[in-house]
Amino acid sequence: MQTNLGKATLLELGWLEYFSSQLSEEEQQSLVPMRVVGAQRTGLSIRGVDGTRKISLAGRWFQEAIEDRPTIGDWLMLRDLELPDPVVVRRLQRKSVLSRRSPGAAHEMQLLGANVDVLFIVTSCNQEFNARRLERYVAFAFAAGVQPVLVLTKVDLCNQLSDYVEQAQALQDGAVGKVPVITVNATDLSSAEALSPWCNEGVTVALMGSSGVGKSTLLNSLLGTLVQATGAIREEDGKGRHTTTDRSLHLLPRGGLVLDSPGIRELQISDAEQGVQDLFDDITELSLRCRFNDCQHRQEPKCAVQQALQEGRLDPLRFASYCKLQAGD
Ligand SMILES: Nc1nc2c(ncn2[C@@H]2O[C@H](COP(=O)(O)OP(=O)(O)OP(=O)(O)O)[C@@H](O)[C@H]2O)c(=O)[nH]1
Ligand SMILES: [Mg+2]
Ligand SMILES: [Zn+2]
Repeated sequence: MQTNLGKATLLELGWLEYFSSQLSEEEQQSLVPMRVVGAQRTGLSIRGVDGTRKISLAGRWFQEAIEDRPTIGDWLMLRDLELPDPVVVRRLQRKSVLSRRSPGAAHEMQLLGANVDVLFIVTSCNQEFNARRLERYVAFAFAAGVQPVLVLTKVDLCNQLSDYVEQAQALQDGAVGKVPVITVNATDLSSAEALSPWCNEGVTVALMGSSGVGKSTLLNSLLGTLVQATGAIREEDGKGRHTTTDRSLHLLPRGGLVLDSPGIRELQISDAEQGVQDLFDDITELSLRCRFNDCQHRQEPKCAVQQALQEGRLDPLRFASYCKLQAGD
């Protein structure tokens, strides 16, 4: 589904010097850049300055590793646009990529989005909220070099808002700088305005989180039109029904692009390992001063982390979170 079939400039679609610098002069003359704005099993929707069209990918792309195939948010260089299936000559190198190991037995790579600048980690102020999971998402964003923003929805249905906000804010006590925490009623257009500081021309924001937290609802509010279908959550356990099934990238009328995705059931810890290092860089830094390189910071002698705990320089709760994340539970 596409919100706006009209024209847009390359800059509005997220084009950067970073992409044009990958092209030879000849390529700049002969090829046309288009961005992947929809990914379905049968093909891709791509958008360029003249609008959006669907293409199916030539077989050769399927010989490539999954992570090298075009995914939502990618920039492609095409020729023969007059043909029903124009040729995708190149996929440009990505500025960032969100990917994970799929939770199934195969554990194959799954791409969640390319060239994303900001990750809206969406969670609801109800039984869905889970601070450990949010921590993992924050680490995941840092690992991908994407700026995380915590978006707490359903504030209109919640009467202990401060509990949730405090827990979300506690995640940002690391030395990595602040992770903004925004509270919204996603169904309310003026409330969704709180997200506008991140929705600037050419900036790509991805919405991620469990099913039913209001990702598509937020997108609709930002667009000002009901483009994406949304679905009520189940009465019994508050879980969503996986209403959104495809990834889609939408250009906002005010500028900025938003990527809506199906709800994520679980995020594997391996996706977030480097991010954990960033999120807990105070602990990582301390551990450089442990006597043993592989110190687990439990009972080893000359452990700088244990010493910091004893001297009150490190919050025990923070250390407990770190241990939990390391253990991957
Ligand atoms: N009252 C209220 N309802 C909300 C809010 N956000 C979402 N909802 C409702 O929650 C339900 C689920 O919203 P969706 O936008 O479909 O959730 P989603 O995250 O896109 O879910 P999936 O597509 O399944 O991943 C819908 O009935 C929304 O109307 C909110 O802030 N306040
Ligand atoms: Mg949805
Ligand atoms: Zn140690």
